Amino acid sequence: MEFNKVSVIGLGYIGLPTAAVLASRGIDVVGVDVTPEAVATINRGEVHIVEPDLDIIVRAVVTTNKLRATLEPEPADAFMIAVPTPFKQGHEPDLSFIRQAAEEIAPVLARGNLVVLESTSPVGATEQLSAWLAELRPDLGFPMGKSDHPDVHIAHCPERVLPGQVLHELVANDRVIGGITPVCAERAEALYKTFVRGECVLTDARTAELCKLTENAYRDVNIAFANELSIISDRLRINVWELIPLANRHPRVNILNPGPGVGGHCIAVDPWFIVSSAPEQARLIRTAREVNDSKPSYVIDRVRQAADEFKRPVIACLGLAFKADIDDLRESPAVAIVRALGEARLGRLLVVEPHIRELPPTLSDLGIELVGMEEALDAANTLVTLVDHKVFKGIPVSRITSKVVIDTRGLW
Ligand code: SAJ
Repeated sequence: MEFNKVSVIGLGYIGLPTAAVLASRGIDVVGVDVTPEAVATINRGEVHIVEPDLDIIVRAVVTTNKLRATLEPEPADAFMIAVPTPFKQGHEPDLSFIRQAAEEIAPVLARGNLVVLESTSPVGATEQLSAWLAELRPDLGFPMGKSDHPDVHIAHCPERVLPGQVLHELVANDRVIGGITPVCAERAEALYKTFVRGECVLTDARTAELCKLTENAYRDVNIAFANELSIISDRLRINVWELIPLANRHPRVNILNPGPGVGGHCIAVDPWFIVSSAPEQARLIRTAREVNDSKPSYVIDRVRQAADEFKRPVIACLGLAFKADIDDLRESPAVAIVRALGEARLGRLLVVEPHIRELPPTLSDLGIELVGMEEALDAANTLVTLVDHKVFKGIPVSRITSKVVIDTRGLW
């Protein structure tokens, strides 16, 4: 086999599942992470992130010694970089984690290696990675868009998995593989074919970078359309949850769902990478981001108005996660809304989130109570649905009829 040993840099939501799946195909995988707790947890055969079935596969590959985690990179045939690419002030992409990964792997790189950047990245990041590696290892030849015979091949293969379905989508989804040169793409394809059942489609690195950003910007624009429509509908006293399915009966219309805002670390971030590289041209993409980012304050205003109707408002918020049926609260519009409501001290504020045991630090010290669903339904006169978790969908309409309901997810 061309790839006997693969190193995955960054053992987070993408890196750990990728490492585990590769290891399950019989490849020796070394996962590298900067967090000692994560490394120790994985080496015990346990996981530090929540994703269905990830615990089972990690336990299996650690037990059979196919996956090992470490703090220090070591030589391998291929390196896959799956580190975060957040944005800085002014929504500019922050490539410091990629730079750090380059510094970590540079000393152990050898002739014949393949380096794949999986992190969602602005256009030009893969070439930048190649330039950084070339600077750090002047003894090796890197592909700079010229030579087809570099010592080290470099490609971009953006991850596209949906949180909650990662293990299925890692294998089933098609992959877009962009090489700095065509040979780089072909070598990366050989690596991905060891575990991907979907099609591997080859292109250049810059197109692959923009392709990933395009996918998430497309979804963001569509959600912004739905969010704007929900505000227009409120103004015109039309039920948006009736309206959208009606419009979607048209064979060429497929509007997504409005919500309290767009959360997570992908859809709310990646479109900015397009805006920052083409600020004059990316007008729709920027506006979509602004529409979605402003949706939480619209919801907060509606709750304030509703609470004003009561002498003693008791507000129950259903859900804190950034989307349904996961426990991930990072970048969640629901958390931002609950925090603002807590700071406004409108009355008693109850929160129901079946996937957590205690409130996150950002919500402590505001007098917010984390309670069970029945307790919240008994006590509240104002109900705000922020996440469409399955358990909430079972709440009968008879339980909410006497309350003022602000249903941002269309549960009823
Ligand atoms: N949302 C809505 N209305 C909708 C759909 C989503 O308000 O109709 C909200 C969700 O509640 C959530 C946010 O959007 O707050 C994002 O959720 P999501 O399910 O659309 O996407 P993510 O962030 O979990 O994962 C996305 C996926 N991208 C696409 O579907 C194009 C995933 O495939 C990517 O791999 C992932 O981003 C990523 O890592 O980039």
